[in-house]
Amino acid sequence: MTETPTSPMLSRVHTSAPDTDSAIDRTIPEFPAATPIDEDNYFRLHKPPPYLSQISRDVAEFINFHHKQNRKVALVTSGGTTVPLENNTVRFIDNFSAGTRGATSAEYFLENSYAVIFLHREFSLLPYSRHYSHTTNCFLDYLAESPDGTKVEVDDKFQKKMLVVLKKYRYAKDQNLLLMVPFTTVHQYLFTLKLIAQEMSVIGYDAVFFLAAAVSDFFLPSSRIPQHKIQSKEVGGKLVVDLEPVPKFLRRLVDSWAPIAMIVSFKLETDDSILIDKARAALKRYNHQLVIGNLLQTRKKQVVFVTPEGERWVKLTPPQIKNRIDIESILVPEIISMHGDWIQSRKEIGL
Ligand code: PAZ
Repeated sequence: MTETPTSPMLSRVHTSAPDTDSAIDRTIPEFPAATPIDEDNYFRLHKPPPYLSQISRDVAEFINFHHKQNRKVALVTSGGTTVPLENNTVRFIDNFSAGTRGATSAEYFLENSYAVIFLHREFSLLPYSRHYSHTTNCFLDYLAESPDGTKVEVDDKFQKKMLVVLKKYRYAKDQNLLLMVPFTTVHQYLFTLKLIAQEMSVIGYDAVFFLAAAVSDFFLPSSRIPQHKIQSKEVGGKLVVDLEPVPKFLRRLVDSWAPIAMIVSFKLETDDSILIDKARAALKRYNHQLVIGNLLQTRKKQVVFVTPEGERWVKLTPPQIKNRIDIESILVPEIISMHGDWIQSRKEIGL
């Protein structure tokens, strides 16, 4: 069982979990999938992030390195995107996601011999460091003074587990298996996703897309974003925000950016009565291989795999929950096995 230090000084109250009884269900009809014209308009009318060429170089180098060694590559997206309300951003709209699903899954892909591009919300949870960064009030709780009082050491209670994590982290780092690529805004996410997808086309069906990030459904187009902090006197004391739908680029990813890769997307809902229908509708609309449905309230204990063949729940058992088993340790190997079948099926039809 995982040991977590507690600090007597700070309360263990969590403020980030919404009141799920009153959370809003997204029962409004889904917007249609993005067309090539939507793609052209979006990427023409919005400025690419200035660092994109550097990411392009890093990603190309990383993919070539692993391609030469016949290693499969997973793109794991993780964390929520923001929608800035001002160019010099003071206010923004955020999307729920701590990055647990993505960071944890990345570790299991690495453990199963994949290389991982980790496209994540900057400052959300990261593979390996996630064990220590958000689990306690302060990382210093893991440390202790050496017996002679001259050095800092890892507290004896945490030695064993930290050594295991450290070895895995060092291995991934030394073997160049993990490439970290950050985003904050939804525009940064979309530009970077498109770029990485196109770079990954070099490895064709050896690529798997694991899209766990929570991507904004609505945004404020660049043409309507004010340059500076909105002043209350400019808006008559009341701020009315008029957002546009974010084009549903998953269809472009499937059809054009990564047409032979295996693509897994996630669907988050809060109302269990609509989860499977929504996941199935997404699978039909985007025409990819797998949608994993999860509910905000139970996402760490159960998920549902929705494929063209049917649906299947993956649930942690009570002993697994007690022993704090990561549900990702079950779902990632299942996806890897499906990826193997996907590769086989592509080979059989000569792709
Ligand atoms: O990052 P986290 O572990 O807190 O949450 C993961 C999740 C619920 C954001 C993810 O599993 C998911 O469902 N992503 C897709 C969200 C969506 O429907 O857009």
